[in-house]
Amino acid sequence: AVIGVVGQGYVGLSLAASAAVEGMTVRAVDVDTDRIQQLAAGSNVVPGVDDALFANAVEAGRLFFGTDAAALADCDVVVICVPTPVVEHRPDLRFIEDAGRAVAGHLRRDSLVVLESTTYPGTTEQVLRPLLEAHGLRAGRDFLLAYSPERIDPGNVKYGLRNTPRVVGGIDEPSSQTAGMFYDQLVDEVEVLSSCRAAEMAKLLENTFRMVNIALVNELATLCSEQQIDVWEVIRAAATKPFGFMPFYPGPGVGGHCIPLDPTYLAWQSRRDTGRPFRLVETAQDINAHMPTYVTSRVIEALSDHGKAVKGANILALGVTYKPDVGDLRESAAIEVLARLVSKGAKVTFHDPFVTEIREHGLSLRGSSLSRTSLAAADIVLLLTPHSTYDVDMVAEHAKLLFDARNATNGSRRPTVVTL
Ligand code: SAJ
Repeated sequence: AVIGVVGQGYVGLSLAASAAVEGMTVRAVDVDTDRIQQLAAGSNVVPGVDDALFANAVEAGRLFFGTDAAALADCDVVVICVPTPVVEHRPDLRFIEDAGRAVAGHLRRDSLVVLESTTYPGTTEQVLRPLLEAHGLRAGRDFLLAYSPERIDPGNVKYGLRNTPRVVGGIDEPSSQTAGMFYDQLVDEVEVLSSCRAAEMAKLLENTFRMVNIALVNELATLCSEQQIDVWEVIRAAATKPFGFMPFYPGPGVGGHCIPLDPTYLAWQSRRDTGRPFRLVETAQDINAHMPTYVTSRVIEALSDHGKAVKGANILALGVTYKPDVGDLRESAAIEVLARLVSKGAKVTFHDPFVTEIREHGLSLRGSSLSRTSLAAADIVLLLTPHSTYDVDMVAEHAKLLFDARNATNGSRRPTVVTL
């Protein structure tokens, strides 16, 4: 089979590389020339895909990287894996629309098109389908059309494409079944649903579930703190319940490119299509969005308890990416905390193994060294994103005062350690 993959971000590349390593012929296209040149040179950047097998597939011409959608003309299956950002609190489907138009120009009769990008229910049928039919071919009659949400978790070494169950839904039974058979070649467990909408909505449920439960423990953290209850102890205790509970942990907020965004697609579509707000999403997003302000207030309080004003205070922040061990600043709540502290007159420096400078939210900060000297020089050290490379005990020992936003010190009894 010849597979086309449109979009070579971490989702599309993982799919293209895996399909090629499985022996399929793959045409991977993207509008980003630099990225395509890098990939065509065989420099594999796909975690979980064997470098040698990747290079062999490229060598053998079974894994082709290009920028021209004409390469899709001989594909039996075309999978669209393009970004679906949120712009001004609303879905931005321009990348899906561009991809739909590009694919339509080279769509083969009897081929299958699958959309993987996270989006609101109805996108595959109402937005993508008309674009694919622009040249006269009709979905269902002349080609098959389905939706299958990606579940790639960046940096997760335990779960990859093959061992992460896959959900699929088509515009009709032949589309659903054919898409199911396609993924069966790449994924151990495939769940075929009755429609594209069900598959689109399943993805939104998965990540909305996560966002809402993080908001729950974030709000609980603010309540516990006012009652001198250790929220970390409370969560650990609740997690001893072996059924019907799953722990989430409070923090400076919810970042990344999935969890803050996917629920926005749900809330937006609810308002647009039913006129009713999706109240739980909107409330939970407000709670999470408030956390940088709350963390800032707790840091100011900790300084004050130690006789220091925030104005002019030397603050060293450790870890600024959106989650530990991932070098990604997108929607990082830690950055928002730093912006708030700078606006209150603090002198902020930061260290992060993945980040050398911060130029957003009005900040212009260069990374500083992490040493006993830099720790001791700070009036307060903020451990915002606890990368696994941090020696948290050493930090706690040498910091005059440590605000531990993620309980990385795991309940340290030191009087100089304050947790969220
Ligand atoms: N976060 C908390 N408390 C938690 C969990 C996360 O504050 O208990 C924060 C993180 O610090 C981060 C944000 O939420 O800022 C998102 O964290 P995440 O662990 O959900 O990481 P992501 O954004 O990489 O989410 C991805 C998602 N994968 C896909 O959409 C395919 C998500 O569905 C996965 O569940 C998640 O990885 C994962 O489990 O690692």
